[in-house]
Amino acid sequence: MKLLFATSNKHKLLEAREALKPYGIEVEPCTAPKLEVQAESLETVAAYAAQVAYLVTGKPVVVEDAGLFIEALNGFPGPYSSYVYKTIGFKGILKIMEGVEDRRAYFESAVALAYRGGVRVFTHRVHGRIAREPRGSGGFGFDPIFIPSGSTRTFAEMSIEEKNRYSHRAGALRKLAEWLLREASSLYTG
Ligand code: ITT
Repeated sequence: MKLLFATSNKHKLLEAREALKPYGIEVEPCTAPKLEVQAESLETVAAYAAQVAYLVTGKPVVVEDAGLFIEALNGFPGPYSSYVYKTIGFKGILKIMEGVEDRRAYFESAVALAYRGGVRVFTHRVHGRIAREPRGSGGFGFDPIFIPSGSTRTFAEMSIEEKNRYSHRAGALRKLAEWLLREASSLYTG
């Protein structure tokens, strides 16, 4: 089965490819733009963007929205992670977190599939903590400062395969894959 994935982020595409390979699902880039509405819920952002991409392509299409939620900052940057990354980056987050003992944080992913039957959203969280200093050169975004629970390494110190064992995105994509394998025939025939 082939699945279109609308994203401007090539790392997301690579992670999705790797995560969905075991299910026999091939991920292909979608040229439709990911149109982002401003909303406080990742699910709303992903669902809206998926519906727009589906209207453009006429084919089942997946869109993902993700964010980093820091407990000591009441969930900031959360749904504003993209903007915060572009403006202050992970260095800015480390600065805000200077002297903060509670380092708990989680990444959340909302994966939306839009198709003839409507839109389905699958979510997943990975809990962990904010590192004291950046480590690693892999991945993207806040990867150098996020250490998932059960590991001592940041996401940026991991291969895609290893990150996918923990990650919010891979978790949500696996939920999508399991649903898809049950619903596949109706999805493509309408
Ligand atoms: P698209 O919207 O085009 O898919 P994006 O990179 O803008 O790509 P999001 O809006 O979903 O993706 O993500 C918001 C930000 O959250 C993103 O810019 C990263 O800084 C951060 N982020 C999301 N997932 C991440 C991950 O797996 N590792 C590190 N940072 C991540």
